Amino acid sequence: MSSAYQIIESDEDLYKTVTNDINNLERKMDKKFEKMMTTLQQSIENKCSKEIIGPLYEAAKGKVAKQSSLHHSKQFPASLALDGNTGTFSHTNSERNPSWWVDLGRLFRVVRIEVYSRRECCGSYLHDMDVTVGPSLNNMSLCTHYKGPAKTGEHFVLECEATMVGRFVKLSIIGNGVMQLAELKVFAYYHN
Ligand SMILES: [Ca+2]
Repeated sequence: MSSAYQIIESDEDLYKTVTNDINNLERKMDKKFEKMMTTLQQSIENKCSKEIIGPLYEAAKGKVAKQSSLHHSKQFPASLALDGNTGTFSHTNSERNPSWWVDLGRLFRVVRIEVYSRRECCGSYLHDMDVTVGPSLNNMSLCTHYKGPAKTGEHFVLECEATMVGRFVKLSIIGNGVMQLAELKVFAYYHN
């Protein structure tokens, strides 16, 4: 900088030039600082706007389950698929599109469903199942489809193709059949 000032004759000119240079430098620094602050603020906002999803819950435990029909023996209600015991099972009649569903009691972001087929018999009853999730039973969307058939005593995992927001999870066999479930678990995040 000193060489540039050699041609300046008066102290006043020198003062003005130095003042201008300082002002220009300050403006540049202000712009850089402003840019840094904007970038930092955007970064913080991006991080804060991402949903805090918390831990993954087993959301079906203790919730209310229902099914399309109750086996004529009256011994196998839908709740037996949620009693924590793979030795007990729910059982519909043999019918068209038998189904079983659970009300999770509030909205969740459903990630996957785990199914336990009956231990001593009839695992192959579980086949061609639509797994749907939704905020109400008349507003359900497909989570995934299970071709099957299951094996007796099998534990299998049904993952939604994308995390789905819903309060109800429903399994429906497409066509004629029997819905029998030894146990079912729904793994999900809380949805705010
Ligand atoms: Ca059970």
